[in-house]
Amino acid sequence: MSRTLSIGPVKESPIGTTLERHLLDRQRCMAEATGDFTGLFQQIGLAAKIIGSRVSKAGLLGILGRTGTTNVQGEQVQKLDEFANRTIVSTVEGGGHVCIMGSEEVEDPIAIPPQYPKGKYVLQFDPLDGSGNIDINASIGTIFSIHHRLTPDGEPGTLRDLLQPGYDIVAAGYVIYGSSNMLVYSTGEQVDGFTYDPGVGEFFLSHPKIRIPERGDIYSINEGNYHNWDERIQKWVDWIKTPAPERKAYKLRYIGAMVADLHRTLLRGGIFCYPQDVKNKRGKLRLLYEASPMAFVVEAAGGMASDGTNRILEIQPKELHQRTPVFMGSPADVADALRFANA
Ligand code: FDP
Repeated sequence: MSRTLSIGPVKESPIGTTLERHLLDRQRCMAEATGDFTGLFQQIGLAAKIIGSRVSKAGLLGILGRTGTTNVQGEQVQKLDEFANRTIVSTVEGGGHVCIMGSEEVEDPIAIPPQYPKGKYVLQFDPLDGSGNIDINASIGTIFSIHHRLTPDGEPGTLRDLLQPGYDIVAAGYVIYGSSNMLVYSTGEQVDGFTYDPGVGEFFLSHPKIRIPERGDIYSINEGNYHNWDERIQKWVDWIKTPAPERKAYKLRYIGAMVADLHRTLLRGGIFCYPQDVKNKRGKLRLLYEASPMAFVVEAAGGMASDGTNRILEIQPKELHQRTPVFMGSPADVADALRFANA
């Protein structure tokens, strides 16, 4: 008598959870879901894979690029941040999920070409954050956020769709291109991290339900700006790095790429900040495609994100490339910084 082996449902998948499977599972839990969000997210995932692959070859392409204007495949050597921008735009624009986009690399709103349908979402992104790190093989990242459109369905989106506060974000996240590539995102209830397996070509769930520690022991700031800060920020930094009977001095870590510094802050705790200074009177980081999406993720992980006075997610944007000061991280550490900043 032959025995039939079951290949039916298993309690735990032996292959792990791919980003796509995770999105589909969540889509099925929402009765009103149309698949639009999942479709858009898959395109973002594809763009992340393409950018990640190019980032991992950047050093090689750069070296070969110096010998001429083309690489071994005969391709033009492009600036990586322009390449990243073009990759996101071209993977998303024809998908029919988005009505307008905003990018750090492009001065004006990015319209959807006339031949494509205009979708119900609005995408904003910083295609390659921390670009100063490209030449030295240090971590860089992509940041993105998704809003619902405000203008009527089916029509081209406008600047009004882009100028929305962070509390209305539908989903936000980032991709870090580091020792491994990771995509971390949230739709507000939890934060999940996926690590890219280059052998398979997929992001797999590796860090489910990330929670930021209540307090850390790291502060992350460009301390070279010390003499340009307000005295209250100087006092906070003096305090945090000075040992006291009840606490050790905090460690300083500053990669200089917001994604990388905040990724560490999310996993290890502590605080990342870029306050205003005499050179950057309104702060340096951009509200719509840097601060707001990261604030959304940090808050969803149980952290705090402030501009020194207001919750970042409550700032009503007035301009596409608006800047803001940033204090983000473990709630107890951000509260300490704000106590000093508002003294
Ligand atoms: P970059 O200019 O290299 O793209 O907003 C951009 C950003 O990097 C952030 O990623 C980073 O946190 C910050 O600027 C670094 O600024 P400083 O070099 O002034 O410290």
